[in-house]
Amino acid sequence: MSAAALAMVLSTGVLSLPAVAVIGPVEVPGTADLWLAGMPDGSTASINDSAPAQSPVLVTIGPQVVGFSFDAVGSTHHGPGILRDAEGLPDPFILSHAPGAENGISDVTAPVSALMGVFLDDDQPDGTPAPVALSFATEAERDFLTLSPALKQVFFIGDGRNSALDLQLFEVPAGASRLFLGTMDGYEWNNNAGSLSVTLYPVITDPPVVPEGSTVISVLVLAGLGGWCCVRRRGTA
Ligand SMILES: [Ca+2]
Ligand SMILES: [Ca+2]
Repeated sequence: MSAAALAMVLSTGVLSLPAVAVIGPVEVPGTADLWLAGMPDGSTASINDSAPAQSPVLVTIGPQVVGFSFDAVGSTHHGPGILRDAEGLPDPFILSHAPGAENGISDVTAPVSALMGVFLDDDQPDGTPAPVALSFATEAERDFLTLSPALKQVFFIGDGRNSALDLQLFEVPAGASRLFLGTMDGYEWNNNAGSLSVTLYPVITDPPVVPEGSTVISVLVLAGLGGWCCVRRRGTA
């Protein structure tokens, strides 16, 4: 499913409909370090973090889920300092992951304390090279309508809405079976505090409809069943 097709769904307003099945809200602690995503207990990252104490939050992706939108509220801090919301406000401070790419997971540039995500397949991520780093350093870079991150490529979610307050749409990359949620920091998630409350809106495809002698037609709908996805907390990779 292309980003353009997903954008078309978004533009129809389908994703703005209330009373659809959702996942969550899921609590994402400020200590959730995405560079431990998919790594077994005892693994280390970000100078002095380790699994499972600083592991990010795992959302298992159902087989027909092709995208997600999010709403995120709450606040965290990245150590001694002010509380910031899912967008990294107030007083946005832009930084990258101090060790760069680590455990096969890309670097990224984004506001500290922002809600972040990364998609993984079934493999432990450190067996293959990390993809290139994305940048969300500017307001323009954070003001997308759709985003199509690669496997193992960390991306900004923020509060889940763009400057027009539309839900932003995040396309699930081919092969992804897991979504991890965490917060942005440069290193040392172990001194962070607070949490974000995140509601996920999965976008799914109906089972293909195959009219006689015709081509396959897939229809995008919002997940109507709570069983499409399930959420587990920390250290369950
Ligand atoms: Ca910290
Ligand atoms: Ca936003």
